Amino acid sequence: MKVSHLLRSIQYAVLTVVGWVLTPIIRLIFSLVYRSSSKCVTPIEDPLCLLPATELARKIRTREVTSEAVVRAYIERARLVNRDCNFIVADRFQEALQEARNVDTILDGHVIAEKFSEQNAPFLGVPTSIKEAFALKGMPQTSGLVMMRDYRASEDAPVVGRLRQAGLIPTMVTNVSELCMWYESANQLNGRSCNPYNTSRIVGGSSGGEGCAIASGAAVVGVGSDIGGSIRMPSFFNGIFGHKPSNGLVPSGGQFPLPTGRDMELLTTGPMCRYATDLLPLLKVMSGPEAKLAKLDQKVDVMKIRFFTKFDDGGSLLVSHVEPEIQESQRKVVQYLRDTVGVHVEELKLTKFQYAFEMWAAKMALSGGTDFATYMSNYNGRVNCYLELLKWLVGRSNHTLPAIGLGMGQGLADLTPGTNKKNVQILNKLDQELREVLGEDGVLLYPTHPKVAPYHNEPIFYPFNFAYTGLFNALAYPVTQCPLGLSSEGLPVGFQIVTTPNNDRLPIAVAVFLERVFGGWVPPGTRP
Ligand SMILES: *[C@@H]1O[C@H](CO)[C@@H](O)[C@H](O)[C@H]1NC(C)=O
Ligand SMILES: *[C@@H]1O[C@H](CO)[C@@H](O)[C@H](O)[C@H]1NC(C)=O
Ligand SMILES: CC(=O)N[C@H]1CO[C@H](CO)[C@@H](O)[C@@H]1O
Repeated sequence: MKVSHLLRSIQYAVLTVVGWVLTPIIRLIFSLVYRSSSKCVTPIEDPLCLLPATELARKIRTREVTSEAVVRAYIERARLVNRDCNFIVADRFQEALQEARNVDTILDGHVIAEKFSEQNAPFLGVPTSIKEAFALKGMPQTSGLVMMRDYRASEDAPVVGRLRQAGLIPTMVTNVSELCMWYESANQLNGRSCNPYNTSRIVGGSSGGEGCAIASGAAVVGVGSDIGGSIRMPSFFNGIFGHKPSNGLVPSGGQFPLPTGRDMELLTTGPMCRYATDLLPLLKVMSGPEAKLAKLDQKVDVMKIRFFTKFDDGGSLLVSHVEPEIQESQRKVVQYLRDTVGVHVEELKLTKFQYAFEMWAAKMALSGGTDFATYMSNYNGRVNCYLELLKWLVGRSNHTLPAIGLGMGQGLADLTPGTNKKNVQILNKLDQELREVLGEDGVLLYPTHPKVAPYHNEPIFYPFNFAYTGLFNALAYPVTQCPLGLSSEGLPVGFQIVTTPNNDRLPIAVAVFLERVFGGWVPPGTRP
């Protein structure tokens, strides 16, 4: 035990020094490559694109504005921004406008049927975008797999059905990483999406198209899914709110790929949005009857929450250090909570966070799900990833490098079941410790990601940085990603607000509180 600790410390020290030397070089090379191809999207002009979804719903219901006008405003914005950011895989603008006109007819009528009441359709007439991995009737559902090019969904995924029942009108499906298993949304079928704050940067993944659409004003709300950070990373890189719910609240069915075996325990589906005030109403709609499991209707007093903070993972191997500006934004919040609000914020001393990546990988490996190379072939045997790598090197592969790497790497993980068992034990121990500390009324403030949005292709050099989010999939804890303004380079920063299962209402209440104080989402085009 002692020897392995010592070895790990030496490994960590060596990797840290290597990181110090290599990171600035990598940065410099990428900044030269993208020197002439970076821009920020044009500022949002239409005031309808600067309102929360709940506010739009209220205005539509009281007939202050028509649903058609709202949907049209978002469509125009989406068309404009997509030229720079390429986040739309396919749109249904004409159908959406027709559906909006139908809503207007209903609301102009004398009697409004029960199913369109405020209670049953709280978002009647409000547009939404949908992550392309979810089935939306008649729309592509490829997850960036070239082989799926011609596939169209024949019915709505359960969560999409709930959103539509609540009155939301889907306008488009948005881009993801290949098979939703990488934190950069680029693939051989639908191309690469670009960050609205700086198009030389990634939007994150896998729900990257959603993050980009919402942050750029092309959508007001959306739906994502998260097995290692796929809601929270794109929400962080694009400076919006995203919530990874407790397991069992929101149905994850109807998405491709759909994990099998106990991998499902790591996957959750949840809302992404620009305004924290939309999170809870959206989560209620998505949870349907399950909302009561998490007592989503119970009021939260932020002053009674016990706060904990941790500014980095304490030394994960292969994971980057949290950049100073990201830590600084978190320290500012902690200071504000302590000095101005007057609540106690304790710095968490638990050390097992440093095994975050190993714990996540072990949990995935031992869950007995379908292997990645099988997904890559859409269940037609397995893709030979070594052969694909050769094809990729000569520019002939239908797959992305990260997918090929993951397909090869998974084979290696299966060779170490003993280590995996040990890492799952560490995870279970951490789970116990955290439940003791946080109880039913505590939240942990923790970085979402160690770096602000990297350049395109740069994540290949930091493949394990998703460990900051992945840890909470392994633990199955609910988490809200909360934006905290822009860095000196004009890129979003933020952090995660973490709590124990079925206490989703706590981090959401904290996010609403912090949005009022720190401003939440900052429209792209605003310099710090
Ligand atoms: C995008 O980032 C690059 C590198 O940091 C910077 O030189 C450029 O000015 C940025 N562009 C915008 C529009 O902020
Ligand atoms: C890529 O996919 C297309 C469409 O499925 C197929 O025709 C082509 O042969 C594939 N290319 C390679 C190199 O596998
Ligand atoms: C720029 C780019 O690659 N856009 C693509 C986005 O995805 C659609 C649907 O696959 C393609 O038609 C576009 O060419």
